Amino acid sequence: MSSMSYAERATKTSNPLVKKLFTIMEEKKTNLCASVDVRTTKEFLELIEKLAPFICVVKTHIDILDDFTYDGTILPLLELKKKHNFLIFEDRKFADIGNTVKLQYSAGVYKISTWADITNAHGVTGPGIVAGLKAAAEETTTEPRGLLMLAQLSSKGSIATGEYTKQTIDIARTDKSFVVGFIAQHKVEEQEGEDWVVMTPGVGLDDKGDALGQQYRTVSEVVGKEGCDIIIVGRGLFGKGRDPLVEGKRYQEAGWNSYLNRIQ
Ligand code: BMP
Repeated sequence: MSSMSYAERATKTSNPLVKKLFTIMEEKKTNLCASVDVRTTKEFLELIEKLAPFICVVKTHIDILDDFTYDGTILPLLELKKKHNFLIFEDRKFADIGNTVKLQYSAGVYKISTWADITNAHGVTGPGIVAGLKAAAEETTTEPRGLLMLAQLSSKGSIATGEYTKQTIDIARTDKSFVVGFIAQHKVEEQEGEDWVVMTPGVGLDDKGDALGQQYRTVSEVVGKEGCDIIIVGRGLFGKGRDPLVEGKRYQEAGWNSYLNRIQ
């Protein structure tokens, strides 16, 4: 589906969450997901407010915040979502048995299933993880929820390759209504009737990586050459004294132009 437009894919999909996502992307002309990995709620909300016009998805690591409270963090986040039209993806990387992830997703202080449109999981524990997360979503919200399986990682030496990646894709296929796609480094080979959303981290226009194993590729490599749908960018937008307003626009334009070139 990598040569089809997001608009076309929005009309073809029967999944309400995927439809919403592709519609936002087309309306706002963006395939940029901002990864807002900061430590205070103030920084978090201010950064999202600045980046909001340029993005289709906000990706959170909610457990990084030092001062998280549901009312102080999540309620204003949901207000921003309403005002600026984006989806929320909590990058929780679940990796436990079904019964445990069911609780981790819906309970505790974070209650992720009540506010995050999308979350993700590793395949390492087997398909019970998909069933557990889906059960939690069904019990806690009537809003559409979607799961991305971590098929590949951007970090140096990752062992999520080859047969592991293949088997993770097989796990995704156990529930095509709840699993909407993958975190991966390139487009996943699709079977008849499939249209997976591929979201790709490890994207940077100025750096090659960091000191802790992160590896960056350019936007045109990821969207143009590898056929990924959404670029996930964190420090490229706000790290090292960067201006999120300038970088947000820059990555949005780079992502959108690479997409337009791809579908031509
Ligand atoms: P940055 O662009 O600042 O390197 O941030 C990348 C973000 O994407 C981080 O939040 C990280 O947890 C996440 N991520 C990643 O870098 N590589 C992966 O393979 C999967 C991820 O979720």
